[in-house]
Amino acid sequence: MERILVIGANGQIGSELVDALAAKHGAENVVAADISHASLYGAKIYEVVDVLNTDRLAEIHDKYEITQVYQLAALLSATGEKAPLKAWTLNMDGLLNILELARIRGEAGKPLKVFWPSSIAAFGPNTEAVNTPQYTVMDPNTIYGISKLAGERLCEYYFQKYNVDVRSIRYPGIISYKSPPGGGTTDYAIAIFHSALKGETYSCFLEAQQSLPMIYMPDAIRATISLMEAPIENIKIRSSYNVSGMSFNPQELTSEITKNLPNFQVHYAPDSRQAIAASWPQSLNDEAAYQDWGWKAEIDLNALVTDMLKNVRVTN
Ligand code: AKB
Repeated sequence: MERILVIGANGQIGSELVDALAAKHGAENVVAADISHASLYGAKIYEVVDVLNTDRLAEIHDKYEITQVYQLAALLSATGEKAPLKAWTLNMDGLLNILELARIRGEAGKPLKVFWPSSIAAFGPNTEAVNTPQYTVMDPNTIYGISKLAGERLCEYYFQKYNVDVRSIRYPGIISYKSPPGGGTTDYAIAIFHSALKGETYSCFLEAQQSLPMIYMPDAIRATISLMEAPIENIKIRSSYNVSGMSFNPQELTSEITKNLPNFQVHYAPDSRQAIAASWPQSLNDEAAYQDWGWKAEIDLNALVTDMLKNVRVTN
């Protein structure tokens, strides 16, 4: 039986992952943890945890006899640029604290399986931008991206040196409606739905033609759980797997939305986030994830837009 801890449970991925894991393993086996005082999404078990507090991490692991941990607490790309030192400390030390805990527990005969999210931000301006390969130039130029690339190297190091079973995905921009946008460069593709449904003109901070890899949340959750459930011998990559859902630019997303809301308009006012987006891939090659653990996206742009319009309407 698995006992699972999700750190960053009030964030974009955590808020949906906790429910998916509870449906699979039973709500009594999933501990939602975050730095704020309460669960924002009604988790059955909730603990206040700061991932930078190693004593508290050890205490929670002992209390619930945790066997799997998802370390999702992080500052994203745009927020990270406003507070680079804070982003570096949270993103790097948060991961390192979990990897160390997994090493210590593994050596004590209590293995801890770890999931940690990397990102397309780990790539950079000299990366092949179209159909970006699994292995290629990686020269990120945001603090978030640098922390993701360093984190990938740490994951592989802890696997090779200490046999820690750590698994990771390079997420594209994740589109979802449950939690509010959280300081990412890809978040325009969430905010745009809120404006569209309020009848407002959306002011887009990226250029109309700036394509980025994206994925709809149900596909992202399915990818995450499939990777964590794959047999250990199938996991050939211990840095992080490219995983792709679809690719689109703001103009293509707008055209899809206007099929449903013909009066919707977008005005383009690119800001500093445009330079971040321009340094990232436009589409990803996720062949390795398919070969190793059978990953295949199911949700395309049309299905994403239909579902977002239905659900954002309900929560607005
Ligand atoms: C961001 O935009 O910062 C994130 C990401 C692509 O990792 N959504």
